[in-house]
Amino acid sequence: MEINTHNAEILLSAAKKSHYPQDDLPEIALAGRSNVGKSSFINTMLNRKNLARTSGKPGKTQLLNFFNIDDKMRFVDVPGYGYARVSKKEREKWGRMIEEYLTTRENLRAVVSLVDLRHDPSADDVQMYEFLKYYEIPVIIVATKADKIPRGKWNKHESAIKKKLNFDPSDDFILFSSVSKAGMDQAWDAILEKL
Ligand SMILES: Nc1nc2c(ncn2[C@@H]2O[C@H](COP(=O)(O)OP(=O)(O)O)[C@@H](O)[C@H]2O)c(=O)[nH]1
Ligand SMILES: [Mg+2]
Repeated sequence: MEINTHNAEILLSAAKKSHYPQDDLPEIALAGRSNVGKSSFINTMLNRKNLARTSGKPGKTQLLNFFNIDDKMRFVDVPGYGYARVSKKEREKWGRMIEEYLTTRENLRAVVSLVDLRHDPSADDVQMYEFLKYYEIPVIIVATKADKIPRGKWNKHESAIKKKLNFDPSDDFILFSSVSKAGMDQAWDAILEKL
């Protein structure tokens, strides 16, 4: 598929199914802990400085944000998990919203699950991966902030993450940096393959 990735815009934000876009364009959802680099990933992939707001205030975006890419596909930015300062009630609401989207959305082709290359995956990261595997949703693991780790140590960090996730080698694993753009082409290849 030929996609002009520069032709991208925020389409709408939704909390529930009736507000999702009503067509059959393929969607790639982005999931990860607050601050892992989700918005930066979207901006980098779309060659934009600030399409998806990167904010110092984690947990701010509480809706599913749908980005139209060249009228051919969408990115769906899922609000980040693991933000301590939200109430139990808000967390439950968040959980239901994500679960509804991930388990019922026919447009969904794959989830890009972002983890921080510098750290072992959190319990939430592991749970998200297990959830996606359980529902047989194709996963692309993107390990962010690779620029903060010397290249000579990338392998070691990658192995630690794979071990903690109980990573399925048939899934994609991509080392990524929004600063150097390392992994961008690989990420696009993996995404386009899923459409
Ligand atoms: N060095 C570095 N910093 C990054 C990278 N990706 C994101 N960040 C920084 O991490 C913080 C959170 O990024 P953001 O994209 O807003 O995370 P989100 O909460 O997952 O959407 C911001 O200060 C970003 O500038 C990266 O690849 N390398
Ligand atoms: Mg964000």
